[in-house]
Amino acid sequence: MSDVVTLSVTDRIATVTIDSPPVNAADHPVRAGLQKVFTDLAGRADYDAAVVVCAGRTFMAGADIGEFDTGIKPPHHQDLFNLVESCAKPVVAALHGTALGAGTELAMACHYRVADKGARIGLPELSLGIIPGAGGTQRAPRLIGLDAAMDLVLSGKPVPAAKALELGLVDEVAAADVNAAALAYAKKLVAEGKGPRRTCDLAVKDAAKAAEIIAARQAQVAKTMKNRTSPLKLVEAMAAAASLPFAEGLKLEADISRQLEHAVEARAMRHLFFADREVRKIPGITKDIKARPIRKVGIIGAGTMGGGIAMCFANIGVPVTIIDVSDENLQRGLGIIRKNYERSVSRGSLTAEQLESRMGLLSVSTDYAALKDADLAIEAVFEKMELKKDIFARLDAVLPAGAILGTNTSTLDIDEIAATTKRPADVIGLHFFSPANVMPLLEIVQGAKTSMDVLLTALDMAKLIKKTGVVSKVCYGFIGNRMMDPYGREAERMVLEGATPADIDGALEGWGMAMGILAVYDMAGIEVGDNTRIANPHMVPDDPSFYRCSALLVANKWLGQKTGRGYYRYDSPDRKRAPCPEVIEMMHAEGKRLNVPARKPGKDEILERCLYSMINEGAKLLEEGIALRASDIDVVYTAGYGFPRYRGGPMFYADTVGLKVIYDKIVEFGKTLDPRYWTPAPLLEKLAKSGSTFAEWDASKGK
Ligand code: T1G
Repeated sequence: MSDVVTLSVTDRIATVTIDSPPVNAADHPVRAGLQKVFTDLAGRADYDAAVVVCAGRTFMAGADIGEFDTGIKPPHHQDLFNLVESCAKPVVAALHGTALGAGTELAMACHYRVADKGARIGLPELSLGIIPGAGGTQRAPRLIGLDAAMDLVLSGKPVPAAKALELGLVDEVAAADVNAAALAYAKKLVAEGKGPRRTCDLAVKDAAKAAEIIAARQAQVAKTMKNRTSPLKLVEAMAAAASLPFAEGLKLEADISRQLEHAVEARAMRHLFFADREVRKIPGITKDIKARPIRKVGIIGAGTMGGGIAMCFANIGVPVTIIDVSDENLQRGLGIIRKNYERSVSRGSLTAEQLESRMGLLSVSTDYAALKDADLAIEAVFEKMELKKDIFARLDAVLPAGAILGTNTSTLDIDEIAATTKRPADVIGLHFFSPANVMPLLEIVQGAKTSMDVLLTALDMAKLIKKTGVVSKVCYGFIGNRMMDPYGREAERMVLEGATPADIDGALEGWGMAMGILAVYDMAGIEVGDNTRIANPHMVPDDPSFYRCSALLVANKWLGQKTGRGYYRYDSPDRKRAPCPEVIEMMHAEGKRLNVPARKPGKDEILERCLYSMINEGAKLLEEGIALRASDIDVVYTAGYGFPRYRGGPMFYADTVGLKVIYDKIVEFGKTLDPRYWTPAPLLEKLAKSGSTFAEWDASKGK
């Protein structure tokens, strides 16, 4: 028997223990072990009930995601869980941690379920571009009803134990130790003469309303999950629970699972599952390096960014002192933070007590001496180098030895800032994205002198504050904004050529971007990009059309949403964007004045010019060593720039298009557009000509 699954029988109760760190994933050894145990149990008479428990921090957290790419050997999940369900004696699952995917499906194939009060139970398969493939689409509707099951799988979000009890997903929530509770539950079943309650035998309680439920979910998916295949196939599989016999429903689920597992959507989302975790692996951070403690944080700047960053730490119980130049600024900043928390309370995602306890962690001062015991200080003021240097000199003077000095700068040179301190090894970039308390991406910018333990501390801190931390080296714009530069440049250029903002953003959003780039500029404020270009003249080419649309809008003080007009106008009651003929006319006239050759780019050209310019820049980031991996770039763009996860990120997407196709198109644009902007990055050329991919480049670097 495999040592990851063991069986013991005491007092006529069989305990099946799965112990396969780190998350008891249903990999082949676990499946083979479970098959062996339940085959044994079928022939034994020395037990009256069984309990399935998992050792370690969580009940089974799903299938082994890596196996989808290496091949899934029998026993397959469905067959195995059918074997569990067929057990002649009652089987009780003891759930703790996060029972997810196949873990929840195993639990539903057991006859009863007891959950730890802190357990969370879910079916997140859609986040991987697949559907529950171990009977979940057929058992969940039988356990909790079709509509509730659709919620569970379409949301992909795990439910807490109390909610699971309410739904009927579990039968009991343990007051104390869940394994002991499950044992007691099993003994009670035996005492009461209760046998197996097989989920496959249960009726779908809202089957009569199946047609309207299915129609509503199809409409929901069409609206909120466009361009994807798995959500609609999920609805189809779940619908079968209300119309087909169990075995036929299982067969449909298996057929659909096989179709989806190797499609681009699933490969893209599996790629990101691992890429999101790979970002934490940095060469040079060896096991002997220890992170520094972060017990108290100082934030310099009580503005929107500073307040958002302060909330990130208050949310995890870390006290924060906010510094600004006047009490008026500080009180305004605290007021914004309180308003943000009050919005969460009104949405029910925060209690009034939590609001007060978090506000209680915030203190304010105009005196830097208040930071004398801070372990970390993060500067979040205007993008003016002189101001930042002054602040770092003050921090250097008051912070205790070992403290970390962070800057939230989005474009300025961290090394130049670090050089103003006596402790450049303790200086690091922590580039949050606005609103900092919401956006998941954090670019961790490693200066030339940043020490490894400071880098490790920043990576650990990112996970603690629930951010996706991606390491970048120092360059203009780091990873995200560096790649956004050519992307936005092409979008603006096409407007000067004759396209409209709606053409550009419509093509990008139809392809899957959360928001078109021009609408993003309107949301962020058109002056933000303009100010950055003014502050970095060395990064602006000698090209009067370069970001000319933005300059015109700023000159007219049409800065986007906040002024009611930018690329679009926002004067409808719902503040939805609408075309602004005056702005379009102004931009087309400017294009003519600058003799920009008129073009009417179609959707394909818009996508190629926006995406391939971004990908080409990404290739440069890799060869310059700014980004460590192509997969890191994918994480930056999917976590922070609205790039659709089902396309895997810009570099994964490039691999699916084919680097030769992209290379050839860039060469063509070099002839038909501006060669200054359309020269293939050497790495892209090399990979394209060798028939290789960015994924293979990552692998070749052992990253
Ligand atoms: N398969 C393989 N490896 C996994 C894994 C999984 N399911 N879950 C985690 N890992 C690895 C992860 O890569 C990392 O490795 C380590 O475990 C710790 O993970 C048939 C088809 C459980 C909430 O989608 O959500 O079941 O980086 O850093 O932050 O119907 O892991 O250390 O080398 O994330 O504490 C459905 C995925 C699968 C759950 C823990 N299940 N996992 O979070 O640790 S499809 C999921 C998670 C399926 C069936 C279908 C999280 C976690 P390394 P971690 P964490």
